[in-house]
Amino acid sequence: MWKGLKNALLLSVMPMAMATGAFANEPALTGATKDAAAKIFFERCAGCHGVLRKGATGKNLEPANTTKLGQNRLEKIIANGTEGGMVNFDDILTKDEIKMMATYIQMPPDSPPEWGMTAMKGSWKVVVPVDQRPTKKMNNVNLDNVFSVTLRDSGEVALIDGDTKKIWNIVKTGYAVHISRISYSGRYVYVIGRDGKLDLIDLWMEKPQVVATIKTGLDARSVETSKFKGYEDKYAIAGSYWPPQYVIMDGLTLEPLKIVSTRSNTIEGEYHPEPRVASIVASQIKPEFVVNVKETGLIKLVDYTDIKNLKETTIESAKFLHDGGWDSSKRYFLVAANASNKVAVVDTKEGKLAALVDTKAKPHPGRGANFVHPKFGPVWATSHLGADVITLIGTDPEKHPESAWKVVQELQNHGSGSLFVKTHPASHNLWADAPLMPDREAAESVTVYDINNLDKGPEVINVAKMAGLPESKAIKRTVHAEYNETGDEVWFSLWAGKTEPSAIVILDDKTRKMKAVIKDPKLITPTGKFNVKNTQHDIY
Ligand code: DHE
Repeated sequence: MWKGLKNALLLSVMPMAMATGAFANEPALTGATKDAAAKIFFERCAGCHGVLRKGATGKNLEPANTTKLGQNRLEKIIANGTEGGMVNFDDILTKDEIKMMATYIQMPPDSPPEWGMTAMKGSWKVVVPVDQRPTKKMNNVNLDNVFSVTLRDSGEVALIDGDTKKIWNIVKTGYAVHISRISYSGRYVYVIGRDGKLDLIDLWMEKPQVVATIKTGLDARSVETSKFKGYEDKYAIAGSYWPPQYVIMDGLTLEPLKIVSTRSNTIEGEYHPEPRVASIVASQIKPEFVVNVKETGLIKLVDYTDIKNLKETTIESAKFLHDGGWDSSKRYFLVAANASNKVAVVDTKEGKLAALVDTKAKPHPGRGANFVHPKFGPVWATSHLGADVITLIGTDPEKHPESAWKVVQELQNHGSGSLFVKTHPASHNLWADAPLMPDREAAESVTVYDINNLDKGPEVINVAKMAGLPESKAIKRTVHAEYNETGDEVWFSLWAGKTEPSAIVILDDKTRKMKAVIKDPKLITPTGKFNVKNTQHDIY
């Protein structure tokens, strides 16, 4: 496919230089070149700007805006990035590709095809039927301490035994695989790729393998599984960016049962054709999924007790919802409306918005971090893509009403460009990364605070240096802290280039010193890590 793209580019040098549409000066690409540009846009740009280019985390790129900037300015922006957070593509795309993309985004956007029940059923495969799966655990691995690690650019997950620190198995999954979630029994891992491919892995097998697979959409980011008592492992749900919809599936076979479109009007009342499904979490106190719709700013509480007569409670919050997590009581869900610089708080017991909290620029919590603040009681933390702070929000309206749903403190992070924070109930440490900092030292480091002594200030640790990897051109971005089952080790990924050595560094949480490093040529671009027990029980 990429070879085809290169050929298409060579053939298209002439037409591109002479590009004319129906009117002189109207930018145009045709045939294979246009297809190649559409493919790059879908894979590299749509995540932030939207397939229809209406903008979300990234700017609106409809022709009315892009033609004003013009070919030269657009080429510069794509090559060098912007201070507003757009990354530089000059080390990802060739000069010809950058030229082509600058032209492509001045043309009207194409709408990709839909993906309904017939297409979904056609892609669905039960590899090992339920009655042929093991009836008991067939291995000696401590499943509570297994980590499912995203190998982003190889489209795989590495299942790592947290006790021995050995790779147990590497399982082929979807394109640019994104996240893993664990069934409430702790037996199954659900892995979603950006191409919408969902794989179900059975941890009871001697070597865990995919037992069912389905393509849930053409572009996806989220998956979750039912957690309410009596519904453990019963349903899975996947959210799509394209088509904008979610699908509820049988939890053990992935048979698609119900597809629900999220196209609707925004909180301001305007129709939006592409409201993408961002994070999804499952309530433990009600038979509900919480589905966050990015572009409309609507949060759906989806009651899964009667799939045929599905009930949705629609909560108005703020636009461009992205990622979020539960507070420690598991009653409140806090989600970043990142391009609005807000965190929305949903009271899932009452089925209402509890608060909209203003924060510094672009909060990006992952699932956030919960701990008891010595002064303000229970708090939930997020770091930011657009500010070098870690924001603490009070989460206990009963015993600490004066702090609830307020920013009670902002801690200094060592950079903006942060994606994830993490702690554990057994730990006194709060960790924050900053992998999207352009500066190598900052991107390779993490900040850590003692939560019992926040006034002491942070320690900044260069995790990448500890690993002893060979020098590389690519920054070894230190990303995504995850605790082990007992909460005494914290794991970080070193996310380097696809052809450069990466690693996972494990720190002793008490001493903050390196305890182990996992290096293996098969660990290609490791990013997210999902410990079975912590993910299963929403411990963060
Ligand atoms: Fe993610 C979570 C979307 C880029 C690593 N990411 C999420 C979630 C969403 C999302 C909606 C919440 C899922 C949930 O909880 O159900 N991510 C997007 C994007 O749209 C974006 C910005 C651009 C894109 O084109 O995909 C994007 N994400 C990335 C990356 O480049 C990261 C850093 C590396 C990678 O592996 O792709 C990345 N995203 C993650 C991780 C989580 C995540 C590790 C889960 C965090 C957790 O602890 O739960």
